Amino acid sequence: MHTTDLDPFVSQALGDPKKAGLKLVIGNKRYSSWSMRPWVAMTAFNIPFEEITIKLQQPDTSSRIAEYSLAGRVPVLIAGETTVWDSLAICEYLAEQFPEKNLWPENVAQRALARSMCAEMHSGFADLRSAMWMNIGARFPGKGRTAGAQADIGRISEMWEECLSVAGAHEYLFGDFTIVDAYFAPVVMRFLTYTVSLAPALQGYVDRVAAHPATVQWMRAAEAETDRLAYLDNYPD
Ligand SMILES: N[C@@H](CCC(=O)N[C@@H](CS)C(=O)NCC(=O)O)C(=O)O
Repeated sequence: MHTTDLDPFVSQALGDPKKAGLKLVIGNKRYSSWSMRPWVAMTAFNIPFEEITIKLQQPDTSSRIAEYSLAGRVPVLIAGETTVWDSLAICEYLAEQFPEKNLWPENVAQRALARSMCAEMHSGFADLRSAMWMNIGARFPGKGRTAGAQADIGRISEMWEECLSVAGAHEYLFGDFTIVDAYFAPVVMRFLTYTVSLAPALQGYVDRVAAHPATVQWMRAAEAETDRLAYLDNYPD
């Protein structure tokens, strides 16, 4: 049977979380939807880490990110000698390194579905992402409803509905909070910013994700940020 090797750096950390020394490099909390995903996952699962923030769209943004990853994007996870870039790779690495925390659903079929949903989020929904960008704290009610964004909202609603309608009334998409909920947290932020009206079951899910302590912590920090990117702060008519 194949077993996954634990990164020696992280296995040492498992014995003493204070030695963990994991570093997560992120962008502005207000705007960086990709950064939000692993940050919320790590916070929700009590995985200790140091946060390094690089402000986006600044003259030194690229050079600062390049200190950590040549991919030129945040988030980046630094675990000793190991660098993991890209939000999905980071979440997978964490799930492997902290198996006892069940970052993915325990059931194999549910895990496959959860992974598929994250992959679809990761590679898709371009219309939603461009017409309804994340801006926590801003309110753009009714804006951004292009045909493509509407279709994306429809597809996301369909996936959420399928998960939440499973017998036993799920609090989160697969019962307990998992990576997939962290993955959709930025969508939840968008639904609040753009006041997307949803069926009661889906609105309930939005409210629960927005009220999760890890999400609340990110939202409060995002709202406290004073740096603004003008092109993301005003929605043109
Ligand atoms: N697919 C990547 C996307 C990462 C991404 O696009 N990050 C943006 C911020 S949300 C970024 O680093 N932009 C660099 C820049 O603005 O210079 C992931 O999942 O991590």
